[in-house]
Amino acid sequence: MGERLNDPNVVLEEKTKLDKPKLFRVLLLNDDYTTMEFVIFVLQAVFHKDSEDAHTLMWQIHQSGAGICGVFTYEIAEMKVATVEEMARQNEFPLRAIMEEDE
Ligand code: TYC
Repeated sequence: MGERLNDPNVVLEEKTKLDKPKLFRVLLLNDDYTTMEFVIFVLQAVFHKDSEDAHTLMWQIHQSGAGICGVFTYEIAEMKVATVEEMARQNEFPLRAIMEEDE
């Protein structure tokens, strides 16, 4: 036990594990009603994409069904999802955002 406690490698390994926060991907889901323009607006306003990245990602979501908009800590990811859904609600679009653990 004394040896384990004095072994700097053991302490380092345990500290590394404790310090690593879980990260969460936020994805937008495709639907048939939200306009492409609104999705591009959301990608720029909420996820800070430039115009070109926002267009590319919107098309990828449109074609594949979903796309990763960013990776965040739990609280920030939750806030992004809530912000997207509130903007969608205010504009009467069914746009959905989800979060999933980034492993
Ligand atoms: N499929 C929508 C359309 O054709 C566009 C769209 C793209 C909607 C991405 C949602 O997350 C989305 N108007």
